[in-house]
Amino acid sequence: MRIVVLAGGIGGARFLLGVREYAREVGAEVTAVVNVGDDLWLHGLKICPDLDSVMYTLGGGADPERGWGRVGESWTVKEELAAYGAEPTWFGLGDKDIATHLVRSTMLNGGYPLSAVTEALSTRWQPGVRLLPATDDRLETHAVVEDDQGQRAIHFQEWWVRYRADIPTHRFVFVGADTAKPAPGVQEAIASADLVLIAPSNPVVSIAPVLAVPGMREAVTDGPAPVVGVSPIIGGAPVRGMADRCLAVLGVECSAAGVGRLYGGRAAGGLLDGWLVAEEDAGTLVPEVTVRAMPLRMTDEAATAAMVRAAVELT
Ligand code: GDP
Ligand code: FO1
Ligand code: CA
Repeated sequence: MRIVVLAGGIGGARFLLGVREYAREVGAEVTAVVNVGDDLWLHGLKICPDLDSVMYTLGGGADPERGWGRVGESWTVKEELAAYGAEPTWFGLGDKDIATHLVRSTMLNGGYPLSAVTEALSTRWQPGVRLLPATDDRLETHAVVEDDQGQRAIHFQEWWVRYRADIPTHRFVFVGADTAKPAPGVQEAIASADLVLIAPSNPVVSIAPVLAVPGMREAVTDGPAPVVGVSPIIGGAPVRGMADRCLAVLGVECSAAGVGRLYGGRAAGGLLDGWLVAEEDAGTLVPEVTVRAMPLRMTDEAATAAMVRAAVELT
């Protein structure tokens, strides 16, 4: 069995722990296609928050409280940069994490594509699933915001980390998406998949930028595999993070039904064949989609593997 998972950072990473566990039980192969819209260059370093959250989590090196960066981190470089007055001060890089960015940036500057760099970094972390960036090309999420300087586009990280998503926002733009190509192996993985899972990741700023790569949405909707999504919204609220603010920008209700309808039924021109919602959201209806309610809190790998088993049974 071959499983492809579309994923963002923390929600994607925790979900993939369960997918890997399920895959070990049944002998399946897993490919994760990960969002790169959050990525940025800073201090000459390429930072890929979602790829790193997934890689560190599956490799046992993630900080479980923060959900991003390394466990047991120190912040000497951050303090030294602050002493120079180096901007931005609102985004901090940990010392251990910087080693990842140094290796990645050196390889990228040497001409290796991000997919090859990710494979090289994964040699150390042994995530147990194949990690692919959605694209090797530049694709950055920007938010078009309104403040006393008027309307302007800011990088997703400035919107999320500096403003905590709490600034009047018109829309999101996936800069570079029009000319980006799926990374090598992505379309092939989807075309030969037995199941495509949409992780309980942020639909607006984690999953949408993956699907914004030309050819990606078609690869999923026209591919042979059933597509099952898992709701990141439980009882009308995100489990963590600011998906409510992201959905509000799109005018979409923050609910399992709202996100399910945003993805849409595959038979109605959308993405989904199946939609897993939490027990609290039993009774959720999405046109043309098989909906099942079950516990969706990823408290441990066994509970998360049970979600994956339910997704398989839904198809
Ligand atoms: P990010 O890129 O680090 O923001 O992470 P993702 O986009 O991959 O995932 C963020 C989403 O994960 C949030 O909208 C959360 O609601 C969702 N999430 C986190 N923990 C859980 C959980 O235990 N169950 C479910 N269903 N969703 C979760
Ligand atoms: N999130 C923060 O809230 N503050 C930070 O200073 C910060 C630094 C950072 C460095 C590397 C990395 O991979 C992630 C980092 N994050 C930080 C998390 C991250 O930017 C966001 O949570 C995600 O992009 C949203 O998915
Ligand atoms: Ca993200």
